[in-house]
Amino acid sequence: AGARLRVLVDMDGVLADFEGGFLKKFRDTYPEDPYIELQDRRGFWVSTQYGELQPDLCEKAKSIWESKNFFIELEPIPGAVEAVKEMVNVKDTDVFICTSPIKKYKYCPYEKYAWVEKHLGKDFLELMVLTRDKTLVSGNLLIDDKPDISGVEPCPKWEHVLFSACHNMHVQLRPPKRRLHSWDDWKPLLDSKRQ
Ligand code: BVP
Repeated sequence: AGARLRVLVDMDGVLADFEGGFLKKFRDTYPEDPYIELQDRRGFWVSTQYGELQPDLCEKAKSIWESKNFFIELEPIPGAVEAVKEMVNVKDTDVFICTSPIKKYKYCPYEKYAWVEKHLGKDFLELMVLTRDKTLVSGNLLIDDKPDISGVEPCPKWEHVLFSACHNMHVQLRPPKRRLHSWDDWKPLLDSKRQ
């Protein structure tokens, strides 16, 4: 009672459609090469599954998200923009956007800020947390599509709720871990943390 709820929201796969944007640009860039339909994606790392399909495709996949305009041109995940814009106005709730940039830093960090300004507005730039280690960030809830989130902090206080994505549909969760199947269901999830 009286406590505020702090929600950390991931970007790629949760707010921005990394998988869809990747597949479109991969096919446009390498039209002669095989590719993986979204429904056949398995495992968080796109590069790993492409490398298993054909060894040269690991580097070709990386070249896509390392290119200028990849991150800024990602489409929003359905319902994400509306949900987060509403969430920041919920009483006793603090929202942060918690995202890991790729190590090739030429475009990605800049474009992540630009994406947030473009789709959510300038005020949301205050809420950005860029880190490669999300266990360092304190919160009550982390909404993220990556099944395993680890780092130097062995016991993060947040509950990681797995946001459903093409690559994690078949992942069996260990109870009491739960999913957010889509942005349609975010309000009951937050309410469940408040009780
Ligand atoms: O910046 C994104 C894309 C990148 O990792 C970051 C994941 O951030 P979070 O969603 O955890 O915040 N990325 C990189 C690779 C391969 C690198 Br080699 C990949 O296959 N998938 C992926 O998302």
